[in-house]
Amino acid sequence: MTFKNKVIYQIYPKSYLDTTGSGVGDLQGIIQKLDYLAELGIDMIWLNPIYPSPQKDNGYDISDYVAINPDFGTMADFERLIAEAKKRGIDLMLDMVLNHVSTEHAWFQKALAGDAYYQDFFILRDTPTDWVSKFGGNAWAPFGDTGKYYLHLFDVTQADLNWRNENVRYEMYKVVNFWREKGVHGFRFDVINLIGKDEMLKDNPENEGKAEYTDRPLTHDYLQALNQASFGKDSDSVTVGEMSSTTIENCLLYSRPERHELAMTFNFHHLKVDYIDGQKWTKTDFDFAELKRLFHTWGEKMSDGGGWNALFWNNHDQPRAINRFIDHKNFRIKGATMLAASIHLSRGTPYIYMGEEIGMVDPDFTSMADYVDVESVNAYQMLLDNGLTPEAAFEIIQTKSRDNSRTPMQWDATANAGFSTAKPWLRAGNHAEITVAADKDGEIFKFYQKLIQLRKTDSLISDGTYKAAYQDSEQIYAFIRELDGRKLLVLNNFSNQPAGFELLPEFETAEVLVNNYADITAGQLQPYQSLALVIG
Ligand code: TEU
Repeated sequence: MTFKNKVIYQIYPKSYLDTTGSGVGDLQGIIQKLDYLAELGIDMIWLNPIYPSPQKDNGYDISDYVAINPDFGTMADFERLIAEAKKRGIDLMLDMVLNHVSTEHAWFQKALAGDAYYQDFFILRDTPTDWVSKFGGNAWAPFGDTGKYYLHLFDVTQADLNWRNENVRYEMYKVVNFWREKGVHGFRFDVINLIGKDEMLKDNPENEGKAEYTDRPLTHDYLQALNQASFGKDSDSVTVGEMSSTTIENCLLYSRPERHELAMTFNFHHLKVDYIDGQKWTKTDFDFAELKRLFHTWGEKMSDGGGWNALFWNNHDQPRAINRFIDHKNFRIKGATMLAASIHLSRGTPYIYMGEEIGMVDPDFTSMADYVDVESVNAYQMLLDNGLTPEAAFEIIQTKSRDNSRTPMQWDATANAGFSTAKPWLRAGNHAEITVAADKDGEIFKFYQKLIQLRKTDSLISDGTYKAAYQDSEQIYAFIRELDGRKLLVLNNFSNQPAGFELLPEFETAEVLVNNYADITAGQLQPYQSLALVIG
């Protein structure tokens, strides 16, 4: 099997299962759920950062790259997790946060203490640029009492690393190789398209006032070197780059196999169609026409260009897709299965975010006291500073906060959703109705099982080309897959109303491969119906 017929399941370890009564999830909890994941049929588990961290950004502020956060367990627990997962045919993918480190990391502390060798690990300037942090505020902070400033594109406790320094690059290769030697062959690279930023920091008049530090050409050089020095040595490596604000052209360069950079890329354009003027902290209905345009454009260009997409609706940074794209109060189950089919039958590698397989929705938080995410807390204050009322600001946080997807996995209807016997680090959501115990043999879980099996067994799905279809429909997102003369037409009704369509003549003799309804009405899709028809 290659990454083209694998399905990857993302676990936010802090919220999966707590076996020690700490209120925080742990590695032993994941081990206990491996049989559940094997039954779902997934091939690889992506774990968000499990390393020592002050947890200012829930582990994306790393203070030691080659150890295990004691809140999650020990290195022996991790080694047992690897071994137990492999027994079930499941591999691990670890999160490599190589763009920045915690200011509590030894490198930053030594740099602060005046060690010139480690000061060159960071991006220091006498005069800061006008860049802003992605978590709000200035992207530069005073570097101790040196009179210099250090760059932090995220939280002030997340200092950007200077990738132009070959000593930094060599340390990064060592980090990846440490985990390879533990048997890890899957790697997700956090905001990796930002590592070429220092090109924009040379004292070059043409750079003044520009913050185009994303997708710099240098990034590709660094990735090719990282590939060659680490995971490129493994024939079965599965690598994915998280590409913030990227372009199709760059994602083709990042993921075309002959370039030896990464296997695939996450892009987020489809998860910004419910933004106003590209601004996350706003509230509006999603733009279906734009969603279709993005899927069709990215799908065709990556297919024609030999690139490879990571396909996903949910992750730990996003509110749950059911809340954003579905009339979930009336059609939660059909909406969940339609969303699943719309990516699992497409061209790319699908990712399932924990709880998606049972149709979990955003929590019913009622006050800012429920939210802990640094980005959300900063955004709430920014909204107030911009003149919104507390009620209006809260409504936006409720819609867009990253905490929406970070609530504890809902195992059963007992206290704290069966996640912990203690008060969870983040309150559980509306777990009474939606739990693994109630839904593991339910419609959504079984539908995911079928989609996962199809990707493993049908090369038309794993390797077929992608072509847009029914572009003019205002309700249906459709595409055609093709391989060796076989064709698959996938129709997805993205609305809570029936949607009429004229069947393409070539599919009149087609067989039904997937249908999230019990039957078919000729020329009409039911609300949130996905119908996949195959020829040959
Ligand atoms: O996220 C990258 C990123 O740009 C985030 O700001 C994310 O896109 C945004 O929150 C969506 O609104 C990665 C990690 O996934 C995220 O959890 C980290 O906070 C961030 O990098 C810094 O490491």
